[in-house]
Amino acid sequence: MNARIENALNAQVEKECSSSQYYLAMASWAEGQGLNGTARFLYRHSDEERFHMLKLIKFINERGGKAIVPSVPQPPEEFKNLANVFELLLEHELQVTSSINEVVDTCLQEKDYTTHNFMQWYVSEQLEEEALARTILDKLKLIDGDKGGMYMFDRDLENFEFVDQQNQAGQQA
Ligand code: OFO
Repeated sequence: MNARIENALNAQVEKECSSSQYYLAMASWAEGQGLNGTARFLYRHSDEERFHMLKLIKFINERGGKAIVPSVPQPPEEFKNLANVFELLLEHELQVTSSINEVVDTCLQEKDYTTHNFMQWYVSEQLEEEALARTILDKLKLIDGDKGGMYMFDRDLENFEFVDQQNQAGQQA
């Protein structure tokens, strides 16, 4: 595997790992606040990010590279409020999107069209995640701290249906 591509993919493994840990910290905080629906949503989101990391690790190894399992900095323990959690989540997703774009750009420079094709899954995934984070933030702005609204918001997130990416990946394989 081309060394530049391998490095770029391993850097992305680290980003996905840090997303997973970050959302796990958010989930745990939300659970401590009694926001069980939000916690469920964030635990699930953290699992998805771990899956994104695993998908990259497997791809690197299958193509003859060496995947590196990273250590990542400890995420925050406290958050100001729920709006702050989702603002940070969106900010983080925007950073991940730009690093995915950099990987895609490296693929084009190195004429690695297989990895370029593989990365398209991440490009669409980022579009969806950013849109979801923005929708959630818009709802929180509308609610504006109202207790009844927060109750409904938390209940909505409890019922949020994630697409089963792991199963989907299994079916495609
Ligand atoms: Fe991995 O999709 Fe967000 O970060």
